[in-house]
Amino acid sequence: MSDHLERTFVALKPDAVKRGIVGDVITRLERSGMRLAATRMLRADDEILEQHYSEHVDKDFYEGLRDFMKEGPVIAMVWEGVNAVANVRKLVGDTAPREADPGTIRGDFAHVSFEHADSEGKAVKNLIHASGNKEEAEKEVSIWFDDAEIHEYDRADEEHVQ
Ligand code: FUP
Repeated sequence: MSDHLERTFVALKPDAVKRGIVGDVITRLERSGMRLAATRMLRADDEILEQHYSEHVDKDFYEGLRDFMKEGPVIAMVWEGVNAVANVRKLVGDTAPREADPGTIRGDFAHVSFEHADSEGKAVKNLIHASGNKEEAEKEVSIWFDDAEIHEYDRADEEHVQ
């Protein structure tokens, strides 16, 4: 892979699955020209969530975040593309849906603020996780997937999108 070609980890959270917007969200990633390299639907358990959110495990909001992530199945994915980490974050939008720009996944499909969620004692249901940087992406891909589950293939439109 060239230096610009990256892998990033994406998870559709239980709210996205339960709201039936999985297809809409995946379509947005697909139409950007990035390549879906791996996917699996699963119920996240405490162990995988502690690894995934290792930097948040000791924070006050962790318990609520963990319980939210266990409310239903998640869809874990690996996406590949040119500067995929930053590009997926751009499509996803700000962590807080209230701040996320229109046109982004969180901006279009959610609107809640951290303040409101905190005041209600609820987790911020922000639909999707995407790795924050390359190091995080490598770590997260290896937590959620074995190498054998990550597929190499060419998209039919590869020459036009890369
Ligand atoms: P992101 O990089 O967008 O996944 O966001 P963070 O790593 O900052 O946070 C991870 C998850 O924890 C987010 F989906 C939202 C949640 N969170 C809270 O619920 N409360 C907080 O104060 C901070 C984050």
